[in-house]
Amino acid sequence: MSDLFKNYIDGLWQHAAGGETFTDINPAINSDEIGKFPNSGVEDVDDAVRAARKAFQTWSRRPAPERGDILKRIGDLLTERKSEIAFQMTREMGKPFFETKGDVQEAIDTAYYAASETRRLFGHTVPSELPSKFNMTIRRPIGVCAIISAFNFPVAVPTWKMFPALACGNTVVFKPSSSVPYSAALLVKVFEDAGLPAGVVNLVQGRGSMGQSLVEHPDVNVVSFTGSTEVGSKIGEVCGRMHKRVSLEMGGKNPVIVMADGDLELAVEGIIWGAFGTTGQRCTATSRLIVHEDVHDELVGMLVTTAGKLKLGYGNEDDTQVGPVLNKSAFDTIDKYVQIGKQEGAKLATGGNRASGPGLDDGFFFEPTIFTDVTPDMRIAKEEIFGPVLSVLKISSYEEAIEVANNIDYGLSSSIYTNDVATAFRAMHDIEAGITYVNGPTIGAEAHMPFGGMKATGNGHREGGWEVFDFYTETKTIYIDYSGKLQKAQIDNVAD
Ligand code: UN1
Repeated sequence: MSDLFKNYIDGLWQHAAGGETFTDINPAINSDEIGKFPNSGVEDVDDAVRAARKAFQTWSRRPAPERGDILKRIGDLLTERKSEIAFQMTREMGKPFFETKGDVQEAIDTAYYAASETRRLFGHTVPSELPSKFNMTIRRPIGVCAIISAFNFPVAVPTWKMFPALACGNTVVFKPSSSVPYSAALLVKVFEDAGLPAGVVNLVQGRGSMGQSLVEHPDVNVVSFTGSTEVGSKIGEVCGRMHKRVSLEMGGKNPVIVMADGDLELAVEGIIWGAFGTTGQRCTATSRLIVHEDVHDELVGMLVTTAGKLKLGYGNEDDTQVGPVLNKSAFDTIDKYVQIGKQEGAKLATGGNRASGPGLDDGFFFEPTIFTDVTPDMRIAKEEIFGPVLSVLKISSYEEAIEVANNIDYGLSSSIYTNDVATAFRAMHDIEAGITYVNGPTIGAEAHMPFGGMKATGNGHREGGWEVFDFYTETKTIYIDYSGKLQKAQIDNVAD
């Protein structure tokens, strides 16, 4: 497969112009080297943007349903290669095979959804205020889109962005996270094999400032980014200055509220999945549990028992429930936050250390960790850790739960466990977040529903669902006057 470890520009697999490479390793078995990938520079970015600009001329003019047919073929091929891609994705970034299959499935769902939307890229027809005049809007593709994505959903998240962009007639330069270059290459190979024309999607791999030159490239019109709030804010500044359309999907500190009338067994299942699924490395991970004092001790006891039984290991082994964290730097950040939590006076209920034992010593494994006695002002209650660490906060009323839930900079996902319908409906309105689940964990977004967050999580846009098609199109307003004379709006039709 080594011929895949190249960039893909204008329909050709090619090395970075500077010839530099970087190495990708398996986070569960560090001695397993996945390969070397091109460390691209400005020249490669230039080539990719030029190819995308050229391809835009023809791709944007094709009938949208024809573009949809190619997206459908991409969905078919992803279905055929689902297990193969998932296996390599697990090897590359660590989450268990059942999760990486879900990741590819999310891309398949998005491909079919976007394909069907190509027959529905509606505009509006609207009555004119003048006689013999017809008003309507149509959607126009925008141009070249830079797609910059994170490591935790190597296939699902970039395709959330790319498939709607392509359906609308845009072309793409894709810069994946440098932690998942192999998954990105396998994905782009699917595009090639499905017959996507040269230049419509270009892949540029690399570390460092290459992403910045892509964002700053004058011929890039749209930027869609998933990653940290720190990087996203800088991208937002550049795009503001250069008048680019930008969608930012950034951090989270997602709460699950458990009220005294909640189903505790159901809540335990959801919290464990939300906090420790993907080893806590999701923007939507459950990182705070806000629990009513009446059920606090019982729920914490159940969580500690369940967390302690989770089977850690290499994700391509059958019984693995939780994989490693991404790399040494991720491991060190998690470890740092555990020390901070202890210093702040939180109580370690379980975990808190490097996990060791058979099958774990050659990887970045961290024990599922639960802190109790966390107060809202502690750093472990406010800052995104992006690892398997759950902070438990005790509250004594619904009002306090909402106040604590909203006491953060972020606003992506949230959840409440309650069997009281009025409490559930109040929470849907009161929690400051882009997503609220009732009696379910904070993770589990579906491809055809809008996804995104408030406050420092985003900049008002949504991915997924129908709303993303607004992001990737420019509205053109059209007036057709068939009266045969000059008619002046606001003047001719209003009596003095
Ligand atoms: C992310 O964490 O960046 O709802 C995306 C979920 C997934 C997507 C998460 N379907 O957790």
